[in-house]
Amino acid sequence: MNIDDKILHIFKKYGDAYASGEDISRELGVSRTSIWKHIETLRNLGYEIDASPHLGYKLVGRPDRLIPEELKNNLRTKFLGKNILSYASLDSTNDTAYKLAEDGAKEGTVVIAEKQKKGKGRQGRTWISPKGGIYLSCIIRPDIEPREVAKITLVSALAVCISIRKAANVPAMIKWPNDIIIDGKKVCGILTEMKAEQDKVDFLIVGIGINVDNPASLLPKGATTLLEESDNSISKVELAKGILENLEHYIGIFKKEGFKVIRDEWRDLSETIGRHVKVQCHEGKIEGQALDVDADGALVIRLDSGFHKRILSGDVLIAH
Ligand code: BT5
Repeated sequence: MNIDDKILHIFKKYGDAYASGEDISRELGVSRTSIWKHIETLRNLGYEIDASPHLGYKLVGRPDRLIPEELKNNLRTKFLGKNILSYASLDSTNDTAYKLAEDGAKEGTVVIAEKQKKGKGRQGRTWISPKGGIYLSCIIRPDIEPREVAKITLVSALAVCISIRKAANVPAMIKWPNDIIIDGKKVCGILTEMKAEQDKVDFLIVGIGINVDNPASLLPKGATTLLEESDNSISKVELAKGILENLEHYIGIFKKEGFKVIRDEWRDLSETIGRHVKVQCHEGKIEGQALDVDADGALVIRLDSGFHKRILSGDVLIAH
């Protein structure tokens, strides 16, 4: 814990009471002038701190900012988010996380930004990332083979979908493989990247982008934001924490028991299964009825000819 975290910890302990400068300074073993400087730093981060000449300091408001001080506050995870790097702006949180992972960053390290200048989608596409969204990437080091990585995207989509539903009280659904949609409109995309040798994954970067209260006018056609879809006022910090907690939970199950046990929950939140779909994949355009995802995470489609086809990656268009 750094001094700022320690001061916030003291405020928590004091609750509604004031903590005197003298008490804080004694508890942390630093001068009162230094405490005053740290209080100013916290205020600049958006913390509202009341100062009374006779009583001391009291925390009266916390910012809804994606900063480690807030994200780590009551975060119920064992490893995910124990190390958080947050930025006001980055080119791409996935790129930063990838470099950190190459340099040996621990599993569970999270990179988060309030906006991205070169947000990435799949296959060289762009993820539009203005301020107001959540852009986060997690470093995962699972003991799996590269062919299993597609399932991590599905597991992550389930974790994110559940978190969005809870935070915003919206009927979010998963569109295979990596989209979360509300009423047919895309509110979130997931980009999983990896570094691997032939039969072993070195690390994975799970990158998640969510439109929260970013201006809808900047987004492409077919996109939406939680602000537009939800009647709740949404705390980005609580949503991001929910994602880290659910992600750790479901990735934990996946590592221990595989995708099989998660598949039923995934199906329940799938917008794709049972629908007539068009899929753009490396073999071209395929059309038919989406029947299921199999144990490998592949989408099983019944073509009009009656023939069943498995697709491991592609873009789905759902016919309405
Ligand atoms: C995705 O790709 O949906 C993956 C998006 C992953 C973004 C996160 S943000 C944190 C991390 N760091 C990164 O650099 N990336 C990850 P794909 O399925 O290829 O969809 C891309 C398409 O979604 C684009 O071509 C647009 O049509 C659409 N799109 C772009 N920005 C959008 C937005 N903000 N909201 C909804 N749709 C968007």
